Amino acid sequence: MDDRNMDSSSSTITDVATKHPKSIIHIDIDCFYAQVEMLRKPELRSEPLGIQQKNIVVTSNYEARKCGIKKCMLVSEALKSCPNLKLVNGEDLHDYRASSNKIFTLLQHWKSPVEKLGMDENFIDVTNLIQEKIKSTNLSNIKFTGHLYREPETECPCGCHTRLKIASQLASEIRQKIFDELGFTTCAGIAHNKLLAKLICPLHKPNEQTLIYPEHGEEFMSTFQSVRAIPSIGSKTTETLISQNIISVSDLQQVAVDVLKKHFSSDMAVRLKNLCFGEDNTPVKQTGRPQSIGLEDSFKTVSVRSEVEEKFSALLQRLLMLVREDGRIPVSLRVTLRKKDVKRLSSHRESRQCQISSSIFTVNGGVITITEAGQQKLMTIIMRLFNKLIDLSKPFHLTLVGLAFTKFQERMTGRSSIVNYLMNDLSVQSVLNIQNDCDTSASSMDYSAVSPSSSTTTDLSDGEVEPSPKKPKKVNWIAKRRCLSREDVASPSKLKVGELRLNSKELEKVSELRLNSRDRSLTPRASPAKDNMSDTSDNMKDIAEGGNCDECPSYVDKDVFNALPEEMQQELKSMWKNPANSELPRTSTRNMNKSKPNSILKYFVPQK
Ligand code: TTP
Ligand code: MG
Repeated sequence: MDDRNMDSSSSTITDVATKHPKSIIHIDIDCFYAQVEMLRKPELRSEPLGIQQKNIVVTSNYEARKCGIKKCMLVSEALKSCPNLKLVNGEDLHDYRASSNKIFTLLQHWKSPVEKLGMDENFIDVTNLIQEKIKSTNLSNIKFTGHLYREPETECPCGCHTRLKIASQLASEIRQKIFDELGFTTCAGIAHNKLLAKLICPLHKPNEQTLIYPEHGEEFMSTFQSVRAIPSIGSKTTETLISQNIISVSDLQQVAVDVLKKHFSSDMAVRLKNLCFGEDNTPVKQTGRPQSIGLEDSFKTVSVRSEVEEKFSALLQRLLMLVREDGRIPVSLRVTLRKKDVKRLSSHRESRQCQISSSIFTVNGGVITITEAGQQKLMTIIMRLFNKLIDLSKPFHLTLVGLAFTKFQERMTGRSSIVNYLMNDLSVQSVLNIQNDCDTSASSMDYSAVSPSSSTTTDLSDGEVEPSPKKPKKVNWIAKRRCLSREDVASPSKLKVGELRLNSKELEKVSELRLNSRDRSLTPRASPAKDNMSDTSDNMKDIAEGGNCDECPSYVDKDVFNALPEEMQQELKSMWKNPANSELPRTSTRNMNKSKPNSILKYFVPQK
């Protein structure tokens, strides 16, 4: 063993506070939809296969690519260049999403942050894992696995080469496990940041992997003919850059940051400069549950209200299936339209959203269900939002309609919170920013995949991702709530719940409390029946579902009430009949302690 080498590496490798401290792996599944279909029907493997959505071939297997099939080709063109192309309809994303979730779940095995990007891409930050591996690895003769973008002239003094070589071995291990357990071949990019890991990944494909060292980032970036190749540069930014004659990444490298500052914010100008040199310090953020679940349908043009209604109705059916799979009750709905400006030959998106009553949905045996009437109610809400977006007295031309549930009910857990059982809606997840065609910001890495211009796609902004570990579906709903761990729920302050005074009037208010996603304070709704819609976060209280049990106030969930012990049901009923019985002096804990051992009041004692 070379002592000199050993000394130099050990003094730097273990020090992560270096110039290039991170090791990131980007994994992309080869011809993803096609592989799902080929795994389902192995006989398709030997044939050129295209996946069709509407009149477009969104992807194809590598057999078909050999015949010149490209992504997003028109079916007619594809058949011209490959007459024996086998086409499979890929408009139902269910199986693709299921496979995507399996891959994401498998990647958790390495206990490192995994960020899901669209359906078939994931980043894994293996920095810490490598630090661990280094302790038990002989570093003197460490080799990379797969392809190397360029041989280094010298070793980077920070020790990143060794770390990245280990990362490449790890990438190979990860890819092998995906193949062994799920049957998918993949490509990987290995680099010290997300930007380079993603961009280097497709250099060798399919079923290959490529490593790039930091010092080659600048030169590698200069090979991109369009600035649009940089993941966080959207169409609007590209347009602005092109207007300044900055077309290639190399052009961007050469332009002075001060010039960029004339057209972009200072932060953005600096970020653009960093990106074009292959510099990116955005972290790999562990993907959680999707913040929104949405579907979109695009088409040439629709100009009649009844057609729009049909489109929404079809989307809603499919969206409800996704909600069922997800297992959370939606409490906010967003409608998106893409309007074509016939005069300007351009189009733009507009969205409106509103709250919906969680009582539209019911939970039976842990499974979310919705009645015909509930669906009708949703359609009414959707068309009301549509009417707000479109002036029906004038002609309109739409090229896309979208629906998304953007907030979900999360329930408090724990035996000590009887309020759980009574409130329909204690806390909600934050609203996701509406995805827009016009991306003007490069301040955060947007690695979203592009969707074809004419197909049904899921909302990508996490929404489509659905990486959430699925809850068991056939468990009793209440039991399920109790089983949820603390981390599973975004619970509001228990103290706040505890502070609630238990009398029927107050409880009536509690039922209308909604945890605002921004300030997370419990604030009463102004007017339950008010239709108060706005562009971004509107309140639209749907018709309250009434009378779950004879004596229950309307806000009480029938299933929940019925599942309570008889004793508690009686206590609640008597309390609703005579609120005075249940007055709880706020200041006197002595009085609380004096309450009957089984008194429901104990559930409202402030938590310490
Ligand atoms: P990609 O990763 O871009 O493509 P791919 O996995 O099919 O092929 P590659 O081997 O080059 O990685 O996209 C992932 C899936 O997303 C793809 O299988 C089909 C779908 N998709 C669309 O629905 N619309 C699109 O416009 C594109 C590009 C992909
Ligand atoms: Mg892919």
